[in-house]
Amino acid sequence: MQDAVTKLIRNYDVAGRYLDRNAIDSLSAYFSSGTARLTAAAIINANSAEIVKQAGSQLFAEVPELIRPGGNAYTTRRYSACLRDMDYYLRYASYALVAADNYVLDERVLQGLRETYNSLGVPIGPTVRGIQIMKEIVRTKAQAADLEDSSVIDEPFDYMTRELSEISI
Ligand SMILES: CCC1=C(C)/C(=C/C2=NC(=C\c3[nH]c(/C=C4\NC(=O)[C@H](C)[C@H]4CC)c(C)c3CCC(=O)O)/C(CCC(=O)O)=C2C)NC1=O
Repeated sequence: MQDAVTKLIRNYDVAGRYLDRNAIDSLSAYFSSGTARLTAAAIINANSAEIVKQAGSQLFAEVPELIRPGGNAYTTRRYSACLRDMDYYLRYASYALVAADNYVLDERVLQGLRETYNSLGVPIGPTVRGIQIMKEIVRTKAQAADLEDSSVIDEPFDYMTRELSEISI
């Protein structure tokens, strides 16, 4: 596990250097975005069940084949597994937001995920769409709560979709 501060300090420690101007600038950026990050995380925490449910409904409305016979989210078990996965993405996004670092996503969520999905026939495209829908819902809620800088919200969601979409060789 790592956050923006521990990562930076580790890099300077490895090089045996004092924190320089670049370090101070990136730490300032971290601390000045802190309130926005915490507000976004609080919005997610307070609305997680609703966000997952709403994103699921929207996803299945956009891609109805998923829940029809032959679809990957067809049957109650797989439908629940899909929403559970969405809940994982949302929860870990909230951790990455607070940490201002995506390491937790690599370590806990993305490692081996594409292989698992490929072996179970879980389609990546609609999963990516589901993650993006959750991002949009969180952004809308943040704007409604007058969060001035909601740009931090995109980072973890966009990171997960980028990593998941990457073409395997
Ligand atoms: C915390 C990190 C973590 C992640 C991310 C995770 C994902 C994950 N999703 C799985 C299955 C699954 N994932 C889905 C998801 C979907 N199907 C669709 O059509 C939609 C596009 C999508 C929902 C958006 C489904 C349906 C299954 C069950 C597939 C099956 O068993 O046939 C599995 C296989 C084992 C299981 O069913 O529990 C894993 C490991 N597990 C973890 O521990």
